[in-house]
Amino acid sequence: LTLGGGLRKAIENEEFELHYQPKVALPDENVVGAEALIRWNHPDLGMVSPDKFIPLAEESGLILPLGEWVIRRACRQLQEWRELGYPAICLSVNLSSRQFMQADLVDMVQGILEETGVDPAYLELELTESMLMTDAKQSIEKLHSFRELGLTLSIDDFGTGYSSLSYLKKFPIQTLKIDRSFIHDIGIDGDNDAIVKATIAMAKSLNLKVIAEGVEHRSQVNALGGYDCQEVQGFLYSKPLPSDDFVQFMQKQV
Ligand code: G
Ligand code: G
Ligand code: MN
Ligand code: NA
Repeated sequence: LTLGGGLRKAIENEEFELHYQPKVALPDENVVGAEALIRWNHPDLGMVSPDKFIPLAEESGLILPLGEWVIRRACRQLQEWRELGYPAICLSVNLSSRQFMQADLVDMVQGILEETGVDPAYLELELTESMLMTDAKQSIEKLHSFRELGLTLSIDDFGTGYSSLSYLKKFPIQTLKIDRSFIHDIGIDGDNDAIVKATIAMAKSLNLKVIAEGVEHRSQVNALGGYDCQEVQGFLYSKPLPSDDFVQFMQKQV
């Protein structure tokens, strides 16, 4: 059984779903957002992780229709929550590098926003440093187009790539998401603490919001709160949840 061969049919058969992992603000820990993460509900294999099929989708080019599905699904979900009267939260989606290079990406996103009626301020794109640095000049233009649409832009896995500080200033982004590898040993490894603390301070001075991902322990939250980190996300609060469970999670909070 090859996963790749089934991908095209899986898109047609709507075998994918989005799960939602809460993002909470410090120090109150109220839910202020969520990251949408794709899952493949495979008829024979059950839930397949994106680590297994996103690379295949990238190779085959199917990431383009799949990525479009993700954005449309996320926007419809935002509208659904709105119609149900839930407090507005920001929803982020991950882009892949091939998708980011797609020539008509901005038009496609604009079309979905118009079709779904979503307030663009509540849609965030998570981009990686390597994605942005491949063609930094073109990235800056693309990011400006997204900003004109009203979207929020975030650098994911921050600290693992090689974006220079000068570029960080040139990219019109709003959020830095500190990679979970730095969060893991926080409070244990002094060097890591120094890096996280410096990253948060730098983000502040650039007027960027900081979120830490991969938070699993209370001690990590305490350390991050002490460094003035604004938001956290991780298994300590919740794993990524199907939409019904996510709504329950939000309602438990209030
Ligand atoms: O949710 P999980 O930890 O299994 O995700 C594994 C990887 O797959 C992560 O790097 C995540 O960013 C990526 N991923 C999850 N959903 C999407 C998606 O919709 N599009 C892209 N391009 N990557 C995704
Ligand atoms: O690459 P990206 O940051 O988009 O990856 C998101 C992935 O991280 C999701 O697939 C999710 O399952 C995983 N994840 C979320 N919270 C935690 C956590 O607290 N610990 C670990 N190890 N992984 C997490
Ligand atoms: Mn992400
Ligand atoms: Na990440």
